[in-house]
Amino acid sequence: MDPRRNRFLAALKGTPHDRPPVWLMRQAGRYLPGYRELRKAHSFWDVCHSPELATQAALEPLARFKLDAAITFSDILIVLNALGLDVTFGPGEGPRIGHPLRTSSDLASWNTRNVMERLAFMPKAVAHLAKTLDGSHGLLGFAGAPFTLFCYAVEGGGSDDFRKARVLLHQEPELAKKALDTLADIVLELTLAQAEAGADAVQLFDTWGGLLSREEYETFCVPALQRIFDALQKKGVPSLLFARGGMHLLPILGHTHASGFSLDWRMDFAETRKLYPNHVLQGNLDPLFLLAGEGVVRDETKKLLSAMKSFPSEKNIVNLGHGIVPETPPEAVAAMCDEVAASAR
Ligand code: 1CP
Repeated sequence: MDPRRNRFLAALKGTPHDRPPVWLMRQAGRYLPGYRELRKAHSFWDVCHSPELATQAALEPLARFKLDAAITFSDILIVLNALGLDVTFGPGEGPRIGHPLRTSSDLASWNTRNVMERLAFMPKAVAHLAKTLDGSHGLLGFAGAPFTLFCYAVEGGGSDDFRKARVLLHQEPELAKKALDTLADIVLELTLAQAEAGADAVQLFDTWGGLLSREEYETFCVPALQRIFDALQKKGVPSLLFARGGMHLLPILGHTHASGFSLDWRMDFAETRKLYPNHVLQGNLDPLFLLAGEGVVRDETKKLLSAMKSFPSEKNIVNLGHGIVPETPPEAVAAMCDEVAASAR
């Protein structure tokens, strides 16, 4: 097997390998010239819906940098679109949701019938990428965690604090739980379909999970996540949970039954390792280090690699603590990947 995919699979299993594998959240995106060219000719949704274009976007970072895994090009908001919430992206802005969730009649209008048919393009993108890679790299599928999808569905777009969504949890807990369960059903089917299409692992993005208290996370998020991760585990699919801003959630993240966690840049890698000696841990350089000059990138990458060695574990994956930002110079990404590659024993 190609050493890159082998390293990725070994880190997921915890079997010996030469160095931690590396991939980066949002490794395909606007910081890359090829992606910007692609987006001049095609809308964001067109790229997501075409397995060929999605594969083209996903391959660009692999051709440029020493990465060990690819992530399928798509978006977490495809689920809301498939439910009929009408998600659009204005030029240079965040998403807008045409039919936000506020009442039980909004929820009743969600088009759940045959929803997987409207999402089939995503597992198809996974399958096309898997076939093109032909085992050269590890391959990740992904989806939004139910709560993060709920945040966008209720708020109607991006936000810093998702007030409407957090109020609704408490004002209409039954409605909220029903919505979260519906989202969890779809996320489970979607991630299973991605694994069947060739994804080696799936990551759930709970980008807004850290807005909740530990008690809220336990009540509203853990049951649905547990259901998803248990089902994935039963099928032998490794899973990663990224709970951004979830420093206070670390003690209970294990309750979700994910096989690993992708750490936010504010989490301490070595401390988290002590808490979770047997989980896969991924992370967690601050993506803004990539804007601070090559010296900083190399030093911080070395520091992360040595924090990973502070505990004897084969279950480490190098990544960022959140996605690459559009202003990132590609040379900084190259320096980070080169530094990881140079650490091979
Ligand atoms: O070309 C463009 O203008 C679109 C920009 C863009 C890209 C490149 C969006 C819109 N999504 C993506 C791809 C994407 N999104 C990937 C696959 C590629 C990769 O990682 O290489 C993934 C995994 C996501 C996941 C995603 N989308 C998350 C979770 C991770 C995170 O960044 O926190 C979230 C919250 C979204 C929603 C979303 N989609 C796009 C934007 C700009 C946003 C953020 C909206 C906001 O809250 O303001």
